[in-house]
Amino acid sequence: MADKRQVPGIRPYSSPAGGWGALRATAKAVREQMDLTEAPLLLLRTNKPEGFDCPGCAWPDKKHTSTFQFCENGAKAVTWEATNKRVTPEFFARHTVSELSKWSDYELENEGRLTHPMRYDRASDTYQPIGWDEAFNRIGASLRNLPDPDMAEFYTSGRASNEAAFLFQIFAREFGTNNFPDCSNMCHEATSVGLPKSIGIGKGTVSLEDFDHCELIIAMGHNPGTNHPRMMGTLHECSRRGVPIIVFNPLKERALERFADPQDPIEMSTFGSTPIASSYYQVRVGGDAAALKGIMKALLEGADRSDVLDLAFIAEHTNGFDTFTADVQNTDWVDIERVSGLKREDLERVAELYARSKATIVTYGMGITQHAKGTANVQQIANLLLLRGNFGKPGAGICPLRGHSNVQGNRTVGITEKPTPALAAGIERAFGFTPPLHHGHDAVAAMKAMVDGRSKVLICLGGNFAIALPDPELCADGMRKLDLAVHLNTKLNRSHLLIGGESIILPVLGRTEQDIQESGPQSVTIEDSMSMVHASRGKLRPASEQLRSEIAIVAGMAKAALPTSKVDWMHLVADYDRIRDKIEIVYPDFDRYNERIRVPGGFRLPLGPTERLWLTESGKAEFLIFDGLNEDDTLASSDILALSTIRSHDQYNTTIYGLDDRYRGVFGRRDVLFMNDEDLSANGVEHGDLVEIETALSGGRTRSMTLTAISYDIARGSVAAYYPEANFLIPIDHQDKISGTPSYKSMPVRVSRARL
Ligand SMILES: Nc1nc2c(c(=O)[nH]1)N[C@H]1C(S)=C(S)[C@@H](COP(=O)(O)OP(=O)(O)OC[C@H]3O[C@@H](n4cnc5c(=O)[nH]c(N)nc54)[C@H](O)[C@@H]3O)O[C@H]1N2
Ligand SMILES: Nc1nc2c(c(=O)[nH]1)N[C@H]1C(S)=C(S)[C@@H](COP(=O)(O)OP(=O)(O)OC[C@H]3O[C@@H](n4cnc5c(=O)[nH]c(N)nc54)[C@H](O)[C@@H]3O)O[C@H]1N2
Ligand SMILES: [Mo]
Repeated sequence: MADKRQVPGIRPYSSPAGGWGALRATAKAVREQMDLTEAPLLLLRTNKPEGFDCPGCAWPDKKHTSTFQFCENGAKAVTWEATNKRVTPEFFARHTVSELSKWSDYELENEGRLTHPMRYDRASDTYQPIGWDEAFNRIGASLRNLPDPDMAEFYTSGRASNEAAFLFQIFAREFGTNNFPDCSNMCHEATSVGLPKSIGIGKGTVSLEDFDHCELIIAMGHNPGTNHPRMMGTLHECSRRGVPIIVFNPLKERALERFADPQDPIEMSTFGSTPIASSYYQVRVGGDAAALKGIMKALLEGADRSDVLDLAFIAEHTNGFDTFTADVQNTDWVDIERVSGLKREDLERVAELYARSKATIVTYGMGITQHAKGTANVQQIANLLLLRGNFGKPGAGICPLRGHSNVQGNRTVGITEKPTPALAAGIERAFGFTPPLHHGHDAVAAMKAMVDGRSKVLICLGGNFAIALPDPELCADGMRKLDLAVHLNTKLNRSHLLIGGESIILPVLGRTEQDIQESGPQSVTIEDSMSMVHASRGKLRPASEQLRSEIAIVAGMAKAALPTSKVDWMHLVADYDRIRDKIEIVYPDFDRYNERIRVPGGFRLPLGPTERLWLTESGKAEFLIFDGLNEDDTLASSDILALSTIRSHDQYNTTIYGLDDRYRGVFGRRDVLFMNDEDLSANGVEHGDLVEIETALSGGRTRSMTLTAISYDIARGSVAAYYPEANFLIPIDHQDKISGTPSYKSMPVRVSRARL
């Protein structure tokens, strides 16, 4: 550490991740949100065949039949939803929207579950109760009054079930638009757009069983100890089996260094732990493509190609090998080292281990996708795997770590602004209407249309759209220009407080709660990161008698908006099996859907690459070239640092559970900038100083914010701050032009001591 100065709330954390600290944190989460007699039973029902699917992450469970794997952040997600706290009409009567706007995100959500449909009343500046039918009628009327259906935006956050997301897109398409801004546009769009071009499908190709057979794992740009905690069990097992785990991450993340499995009685009783990363490379923020090119260059420079490359696979299954190798060979080591921040010897060492492994899995997260060249990053990972035929054999493949627990399923069942002719034909078959084919808006395009006044109605199936996007000032402006915003949510959040003409909050049942319709209790279905589709059934009594399921609310709005609809909405709501029958008509991959989800564990959707079938234009997997190395030339300038925005251990996206980030040694605060010691001194700053962080893009207005700089083990030239606060620094069009993903993880900035 640069000096010994004491900085409030900053204390190095020396224990492994997991272990007793995790058990203590779980007990605290339960104590603060729930009735202690209910919690243990509830947690036991998580991810059980007859129980509900954990809303925490999209990592699968072994056959989904195992007992609940203990997971601190899963428990936080569950208890946060199953909390005893309530946001009632009385609460809204006591607090004006102007007053609530001054509360923090943590304070807003910590008030608890929404209990009644509410509508904003301008005269009193408060939300007031409204009946469900009146709410639907108002929404229907607003939609019908629009001169053009493309003036409405239909946002989805990836917690929605397959059934809810499917009906939502049918509603929007029958209404006449393909405007589907989606949380995936801010998350794994680079995967959804990049992988189909390279391997013919925009999803991961590994199954959980593959981790039992792999010989090497390369983990890039994700932080599983916090964001995919159940993955830690898998990594722990692999490490114990002697599988090398090579990590590329600018920050030292404790869970990637060592982990104590709370389910392991010996590790727990002896305070032991297991190392996770066998080597840990602190790549510079935005330097992954350079690192990957370095590894591939080393591989191609190897003495005998037939030893290190799978030439038979390349010849039979791929296209573009020669142009690709020429590009890699033409890339200089000097540039690779400068941009990646890593040494040639290190990358050659990775190439050596890779060449030795008969089955390799590359896992990756937001550290790869949320960049101006996110799509190209993803495609470089696919190239690396193609070189040794690491698709379609046990223990090998690509493993994007999905975000929300059903974000992948939402895309599968039609949440896309670019519908294919096959989707349109499917909808025609199932419902007898022709949906529009012209492309609609993704998340950034939707917000821009709102700001320009081209879109006037926004309906949000979950999420916190205006806070998740970059540039909160611009987003607030966009929200305030709307005629109507509708929010289907479980909890109060800041998007509800950004009001234009009319604003309606519709409280929904959460995944833990019983959903009873005309035909009895209902299950919904979810697709995990590994394309397994399974049922989820809530058991808790709903947080309020007024709550309705997302499915029933979507149907209620649709019925009111589309008086001559071809869809019998209420018939579908009465029994969700009927919705699944319709999904099966639109998507033949869901063959015998209702039958197969009744088998514990569910079923796996087909994945071409696992059988070496490539649904690309050429019918082969494609080697795709990354043009250049760095996404942003400004990052090459010496006084400029690359800012990455990251999640703390106590948050779920814009939901802030608490103010600690235990594994990174930050307690009770979030206003920090993680900096390397050498960057601190190069910028004339000391550990604990207030600093001004200023955007360093050419053109556009300057944005700046003040944080406390803290010394951290992070790659030189890279700094990190928490999301969503740091969204203030990111212009909305600083994005990957191919996938539209905002470049949340590489923002050029200058840092200087704040003038007090
Ligand atoms: N508890 C909890 N679980 C979650 C979520 C949550 O907020 N809380 N969010 C859910 C969602 S929607 C998502 S998308 C996932 C997110 O899961 P992650 O992808 O793990 O999310 P991030 O915290 O954004 O961080 C990514 C990691 O990338 C590293 N990183 C930053 N920049 C770079 C870079 O340029 N290169 C490399 N190689 N690494 C980099 C950071 O140091 C950090 O360790 O988790 C899901 N699960
Ligand atoms: N700077 C920066 N910005 C980012 C990111 C980043 O890494 N850095 N990550 C991006 C990513 S990966 C994502 S996915 C987006 C997240 O964007 P969103 O998905 O829009 O945001 P969340 O914070 O997950 O949404 C929280 C709200 O969801 C509601 N909710 C919770 N459960 C349910 C439910 O079961 N049903 C319904 N209807 N509502 C529910 C609650 O009311 C809560 O207030 O943010 C993106 N923004
Ligand atoms: Mo995400």
